[in-house]
Amino acid sequence: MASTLASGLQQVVNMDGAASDNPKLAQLSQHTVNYDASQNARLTTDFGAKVNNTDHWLSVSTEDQYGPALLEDGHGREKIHRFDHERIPERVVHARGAGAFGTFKLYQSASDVTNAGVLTDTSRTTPVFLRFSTVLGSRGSADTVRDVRGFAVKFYTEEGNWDIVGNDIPVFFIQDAMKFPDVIHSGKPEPDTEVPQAQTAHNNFWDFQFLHSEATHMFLWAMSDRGIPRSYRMMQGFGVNTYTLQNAKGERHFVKFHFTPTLGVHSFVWDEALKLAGQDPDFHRKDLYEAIGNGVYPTWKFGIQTLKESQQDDFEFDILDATKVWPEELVPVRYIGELELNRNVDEYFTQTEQVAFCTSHVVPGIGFSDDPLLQGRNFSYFDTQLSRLGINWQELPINRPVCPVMNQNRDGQGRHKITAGAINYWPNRKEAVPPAKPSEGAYVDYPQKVAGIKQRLKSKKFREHFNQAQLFWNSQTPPEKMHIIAALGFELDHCDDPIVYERMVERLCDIDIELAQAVAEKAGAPTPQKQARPNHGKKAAGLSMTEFNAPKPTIASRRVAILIGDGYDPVAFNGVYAALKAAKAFPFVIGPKRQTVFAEGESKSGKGIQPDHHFEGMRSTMFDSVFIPGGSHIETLCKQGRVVHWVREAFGHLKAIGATGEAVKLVKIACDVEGMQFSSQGSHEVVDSYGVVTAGQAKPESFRETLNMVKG
Ligand code: HDE
Repeated sequence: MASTLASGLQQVVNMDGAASDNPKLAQLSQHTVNYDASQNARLTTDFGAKVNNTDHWLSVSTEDQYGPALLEDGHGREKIHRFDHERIPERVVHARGAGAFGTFKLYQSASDVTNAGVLTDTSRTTPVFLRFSTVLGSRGSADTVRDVRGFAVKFYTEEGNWDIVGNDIPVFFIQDAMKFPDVIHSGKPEPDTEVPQAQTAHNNFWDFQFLHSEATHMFLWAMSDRGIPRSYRMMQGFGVNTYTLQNAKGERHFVKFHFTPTLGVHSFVWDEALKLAGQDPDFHRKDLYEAIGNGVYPTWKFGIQTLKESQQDDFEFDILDATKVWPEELVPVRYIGELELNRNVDEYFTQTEQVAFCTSHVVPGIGFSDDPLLQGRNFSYFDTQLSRLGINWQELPINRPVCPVMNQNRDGQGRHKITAGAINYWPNRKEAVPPAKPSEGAYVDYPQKVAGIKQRLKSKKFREHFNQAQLFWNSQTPPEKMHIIAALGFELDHCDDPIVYERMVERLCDIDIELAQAVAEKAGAPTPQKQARPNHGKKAAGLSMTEFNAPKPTIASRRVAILIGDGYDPVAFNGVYAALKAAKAFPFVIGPKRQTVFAEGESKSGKGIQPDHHFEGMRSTMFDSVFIPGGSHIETLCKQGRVVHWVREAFGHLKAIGATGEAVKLVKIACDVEGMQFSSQGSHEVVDSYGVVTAGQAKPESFRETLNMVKG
């Protein structure tokens, strides 16, 4: 049976129809070529001459003897030269990523706070490109490592490109951009050995975390389940920094940007993430391509938290400090739009790799605050694009705005555009390309009054580092707290310098004594006896992941494995398979081999089913849930260690498991937990225990009913 998708990569679907009503896609299509055999295209050199042999270097040879290769072979040289220079420097952080195109629609105008067209005109559809990433790993590292995730959105607005270069965690490790090289160096592989890859579990990282107490709030987030998201599609996105908005009256507001996934916020369990890093290092990439390729488009609600200028000093924290959230009780999130991803990239390098974000890219109506992290970022992103892509990086197709770009910037390496005419300066006698007036939509800087003393100093409120770390800890549910303890236990277990793990346990006493004691045990540090500072006991909304469950849970785009062997019950199989497809889930048939498997009663000359994968090839980690139909195949499956492990592992990773008829036996063997109940009732009266749903006595009629219902 052909599955929804054998591998995410095969399903990169290009919906060119979509290009016509999306100005960015229409623009890109002018630069896109597709070497299709049907076009009768022939191989050429880069200067256009047709090539007749691309496999043998030009040499002085005979049929009997191969002789010297000739430097004269221009095509050979060109092919190798081009290959030698294929790589560009990878991003110094966020090197590993995946991207997709989409659209942003505003459903409520924010004209009270901004005059930005993208945030006030509800009739617009703004094209976007979103690049997700991990932070620390190199370009070839695994997707599922514990890390912060990047969430960088480029809005191709009618007034120019607007970039929100955000993360899946709303706060950051440092308050001042000056410290960015330090925090990143400490997290990257250690310089002497280049170990470990894409991990914070090492001495240097935790050494820095202790010595740098403003990181305390953020490291708790990174050690929570937010650090191991199930999917890019199931993460929040945050602008993190404090930006500003300016309205038509010229008033300024402070703002934080939020993206909340409609699929809910979900994570792996740690063991699953660890295994997936080896079993399928591209898991998140494929997951994104698979969902979009199959038309189940991920969406996010877009929200803003805003404050008037006069409210700047109303809080116990500084609203410009990126290590602090604005608690939602104090500053509610107002959801005003929706972002949808609906098209996969055509080519990774020219789109996902060459896309270049800059926090300094803002459009009229949107501006910066004095947030010291943001000010530094505004310098850094442009600078890094110069070393990655060269000075003309904004001309690369993926980076071009959809509105006109007109100025007197010229030349430089890799210039694409040809600008005709004699004028390349302003002012000029022809008055070519004059600056725009505000009434023509010019960006007008906010006339902010500033006074102060020039010095290297942060104001007082920036010096408080633990209140919100406690707030975050207190707001977690008991399982979330358990996971944070386990994560810190794992990380510090990988630190072998006692000063590092012992001091980190001391640091945890600034948050909560129970947390510190539990981690001390795992880290091998002396058990602390007292809290370093009292836990204020406060909680806040929006910090526990559990608050972000999808309003309507859905199975759409979830990967469901159906386990079968020779002798499976075809009625149950077909009923469940069809129901899953109808609900837009992605069912995959997993068998002992990828050769034909026969149903109970089916003759070996029958059609059978070719499973999508076999038990060794695709492990339980790659699926969200498992269904096992009854049938005589169960006798054989129960005897196979790999199959029993498959089901047991899925159970251990808290996946929903369903079984009918004889398959209940396999589930009993695999998930042998005291107190678990297995139903022997009919399929409509199932008992659900530990996420396992069994219907031992399920009758074929009930599946036929399901099948008929699905067929409509
Ligand atoms: Fe970045 N960051 N960053 N960062 N960052 C980069 O820019 C930097 C920070 C974020 O998918 C670099 O194009 C400084 C916070 C994302 O292409 C670089 C500071 C947040 C991406 C850079 C920060 C981010 C980057 C490397 C401290 C969350 C990937 C390649 C002040 C709000 C964008 C590049 C993509 C990438 C600098 C802190 C998010 C070097 C100096 C806070 C999502 O310019």
